[in-house]
Amino acid sequence: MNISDRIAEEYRSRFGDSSIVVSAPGRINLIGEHTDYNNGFVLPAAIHQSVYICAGFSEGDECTLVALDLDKTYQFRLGEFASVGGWQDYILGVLHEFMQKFTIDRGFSMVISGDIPQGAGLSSSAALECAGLMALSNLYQVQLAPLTMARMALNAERSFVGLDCGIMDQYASVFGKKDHVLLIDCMNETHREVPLQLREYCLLLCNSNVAHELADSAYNERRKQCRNGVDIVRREFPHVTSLREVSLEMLERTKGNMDPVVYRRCAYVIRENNRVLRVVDYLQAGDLPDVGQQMYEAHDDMKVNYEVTCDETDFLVELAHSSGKVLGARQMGGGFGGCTINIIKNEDVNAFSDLVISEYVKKFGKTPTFITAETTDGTREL
Ligand code: GAF
Repeated sequence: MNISDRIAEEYRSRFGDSSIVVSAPGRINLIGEHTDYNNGFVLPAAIHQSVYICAGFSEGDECTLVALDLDKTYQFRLGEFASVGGWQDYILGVLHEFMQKFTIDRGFSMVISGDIPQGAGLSSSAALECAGLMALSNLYQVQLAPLTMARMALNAERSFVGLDCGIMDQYASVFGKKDHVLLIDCMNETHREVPLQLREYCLLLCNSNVAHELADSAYNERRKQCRNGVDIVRREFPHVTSLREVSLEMLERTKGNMDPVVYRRCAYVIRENNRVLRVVDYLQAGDLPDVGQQMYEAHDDMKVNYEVTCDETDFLVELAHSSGKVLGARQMGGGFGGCTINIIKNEDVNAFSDLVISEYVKKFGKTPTFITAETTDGTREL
């Protein structure tokens, strides 16, 4: 039985007839890491792995959330809820956003499930937020423009969950388009759909199955370092408001006043923005080897200058490179673990996966897992 049928059946057995089922996808990111909160460019795509919610009205103002995969239930009353520090916060956060805009006085029940591996850098949390918002807007019959939905989901993540992230994940989950990557301009919050023609190649995700504890604090620290860099550049170039408006030449001119670590962080972000735009050109020219080359460079820069990779993902990328079978590979997402994304020929997937399993187990004593990423459309009612 597929997930949407399973949650609908579970809903019926617990609460009676349901009214809606929605889904919101996770995302991959071909290139453009840590550029979104610097007003830069990113190149994600929505993937088949998704969060699904079946929802309907309840009696009075009582609300029930059922997380099927966690075997957990949470109950609360409308107007009497706050962040609780767990999985519930993603739904409570979007409900809070929703209630800032719309008056609702009838409670609801939701049964939630999905197949996005957690901690893999595939944005399971953004997908949960977007699915929650889609369910609320359909249930209470209010129209939410896609960009409004992405922004509300982002606000929920920032205020309720407490991660000061950029808009990439929520935007990709809402706007995703099958067979395309999205070139998102995070400064103007606009995007262009770029066809993803992989021919005899595919996107293989190697999940390191590590998620390091320090990820959130290191993420917020990188944000601060980037802001600090912008403040210093502004002394000489007052029009600058973000790293998006800074060139490598401008950065060089202000280097003398900058902490060397801050300089390296900023230089990485500027180069990464340039790589995203180059990759779009290469994709349009059908030049996958050059796309791959940019991915290897991006990983290396992220490792050496942004310092958000880890031994496991470095190992996976080095193995991809030395195998001679992978056009490009890099760590995806916030950092310190999760998946690497690899461009590889369909016919080489099995041999490469076997090689990775045996070498990775030897080195780290744990088994990596694999997903062949299929792109899909964004958040929707089923
Ligand atoms: C995480 C964040 F949520 C995104 O906004 C983005 O910054 C990403 O890390 C790094 O590119 O997924």
